[in-house]
Amino acid sequence: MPNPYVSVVIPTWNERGNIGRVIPAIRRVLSKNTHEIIVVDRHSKDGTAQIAKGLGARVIYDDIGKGSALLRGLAAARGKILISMDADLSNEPRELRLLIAGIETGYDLCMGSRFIIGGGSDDMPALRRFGNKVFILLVNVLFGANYTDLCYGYRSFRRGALQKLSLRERGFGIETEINIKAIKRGLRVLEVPSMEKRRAAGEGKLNTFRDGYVILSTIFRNIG
Ligand SMILES: Nc1nc2c(ncn2[C@@H]2O[C@H](COP(=O)(O)OP(=O)(O)O)[C@@H](O)[C@H]2O)c(=O)[nH]1
Ligand SMILES: [Mg+2]
Repeated sequence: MPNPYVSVVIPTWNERGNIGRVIPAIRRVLSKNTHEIIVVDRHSKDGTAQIAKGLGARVIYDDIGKGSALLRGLAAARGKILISMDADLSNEPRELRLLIAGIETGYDLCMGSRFIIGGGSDDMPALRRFGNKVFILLVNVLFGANYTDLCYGYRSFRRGALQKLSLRERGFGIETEINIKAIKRGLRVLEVPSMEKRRAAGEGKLNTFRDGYVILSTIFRNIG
């Protein structure tokens, strides 16, 4: 089979209530593109992997963290355009079109942003909103960037752009590492508006304090 045009990579950890809805929704939006859906599962105990396989997704496994899962999935992807997306229906499948258009227009990396006109979030408590703002400001000041969002994982990558980033974060620091290294290595980055919806079913895995610290450490580790 020829390589697909678009690869969608979805890290999952106990997403049985969502995975069976998100895969068909992605396929509807991508019906005119050759595509593959790669689910990177943390050996979920709730049958997530079986549901995903039943819907024709490629399933691979990773037991370390969200960043590690994403990197493993992106490395396995065969498409020309690679997309990272959550399983929990927070990311609107229709916006895949914007993420694809960004790469087709010539950008290396296209990032959904909840904080430009057209974007928003129904899934962000006040403390996280505040933390995210502080981290965005820090990254913009320290690395001479102009980002409006940071810790948001709905993004697309030109095949080949990833190798230039040499990513290593294994947990929730991965998005931040991508933002910083994209600037440091001179990639062409575009932000497009994204409306983050409330997680449909199940529980979020991000812990505000623990992962806030992970993100802060990621910022400082990448200085210099
Ligand atoms: N494979 C894998 N997936 C994870 C892990 N942690 C979170 N995820 C998945 O990553 C996506 C985003 O996680 P979520 O908990 O919704 O984070 P939040 O939206 O930032 O609160 C979801 O699809 C999760 O199932 C992990 O350690 N391993
Ligand atoms: Mg979520």
